[in-house]
Amino acid sequence: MRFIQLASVLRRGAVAAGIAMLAATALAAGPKVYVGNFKDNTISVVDIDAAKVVATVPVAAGPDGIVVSADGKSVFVSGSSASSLSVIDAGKDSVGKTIEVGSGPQGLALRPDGKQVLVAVNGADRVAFIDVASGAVADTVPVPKPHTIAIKPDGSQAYVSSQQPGSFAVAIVDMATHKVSGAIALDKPPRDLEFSPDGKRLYLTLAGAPAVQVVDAVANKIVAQIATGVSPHIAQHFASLAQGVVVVQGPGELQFFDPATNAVARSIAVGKQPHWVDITPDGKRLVVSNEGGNSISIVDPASGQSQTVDVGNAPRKVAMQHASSAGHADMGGGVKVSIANFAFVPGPTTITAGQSVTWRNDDGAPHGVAFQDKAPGAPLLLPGEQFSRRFDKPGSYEYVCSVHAYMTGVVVVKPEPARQL
Ligand SMILES: [Cu+2]
Repeated sequence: MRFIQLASVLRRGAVAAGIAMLAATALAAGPKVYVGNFKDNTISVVDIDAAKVVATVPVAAGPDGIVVSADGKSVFVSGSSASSLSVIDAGKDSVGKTIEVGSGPQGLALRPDGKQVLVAVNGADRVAFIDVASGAVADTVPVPKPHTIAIKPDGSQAYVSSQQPGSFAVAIVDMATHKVSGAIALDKPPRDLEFSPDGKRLYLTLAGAPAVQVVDAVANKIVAQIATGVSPHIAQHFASLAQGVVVVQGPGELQFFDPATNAVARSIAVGKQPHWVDITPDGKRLVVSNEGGNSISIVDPASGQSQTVDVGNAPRKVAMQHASSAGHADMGGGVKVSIANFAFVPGPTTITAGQSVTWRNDDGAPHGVAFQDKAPGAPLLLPGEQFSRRFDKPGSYEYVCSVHAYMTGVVVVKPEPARQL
């Protein structure tokens, strides 16, 4: 991706060589992760490749939930000891906007189409829907003491952990009607919840339970548990990793579980009282915040090695900048298919033998390209990523999204026309 962008910068021929060099330097910076220092009221911005804090941004008090917009340009941070969200301009790494949402906003979730951010407004007993483009509060839904939010990958429902004493639950909000459509009753306070990439499972943590609860997200029942030891905080199955991960606070570990058996297969030690985890855009490193260690751990799951970077006081949430703000890469003259709003656009594409098709994920959710002819596709395209295939033989090539089977498309390859003399 970075090479393609650099190539496209260089290709804009008239640009002076000096400017091209500057662009190359800027592009050489690694992906950035945003870390919320709960007791400092700041965000540490860490360049992952350099393993270095590159900016410290003051935000609303008690930074809690963090999400990055689908285009990578805006970072939303909830001020849980305040009543607002701070919106960081990722180009400048400074707060460009403040959005009033009500008392004590906590968990945030980005709608898969990237258009709205949902906010658990804990003190005001409601979930707010924030329009990403305008920053306006578009709607609210009453949910008692909401804490964290997970939205199904197909965008149909939001699951909200509700910490109302005496009636702990996961509230299910219908995303079309903005109404609470159901609930899963719990005997302990819920902490975090995350969907599996296919949306069929929900990984839920509870205060005081030494295991992750595995919820069938159709039947809305707890169907299994993943035994972890003391205080699992977040369990997540990233689409680009075969195993799921659990951040376990007691032992200070990142544990890896098999989603088929719900058994922990191995663990990697991180810092003291780890809190949250995210993954780099290339899927090769995990970033864990160590709340009790005032640091983050950058973990390579393949080798098990990790690196520690000191940040501010009591780091809780971490959010990786996934999409590049460098804009769209050059498509190199081939035919382009955009993946947007959970569809291939255009679905049917006609090309001539010898031409290439490039699929680019312009959506806010991960997608993929799987061909019916079993040719290698792209099992996972994160927002902003792209994949190309050259078609030399005439025919009809059907494909589906490897994440969402209902997303289909076809490439029709016509024979090369006889040369006109
Ligand atoms: Cu998809």
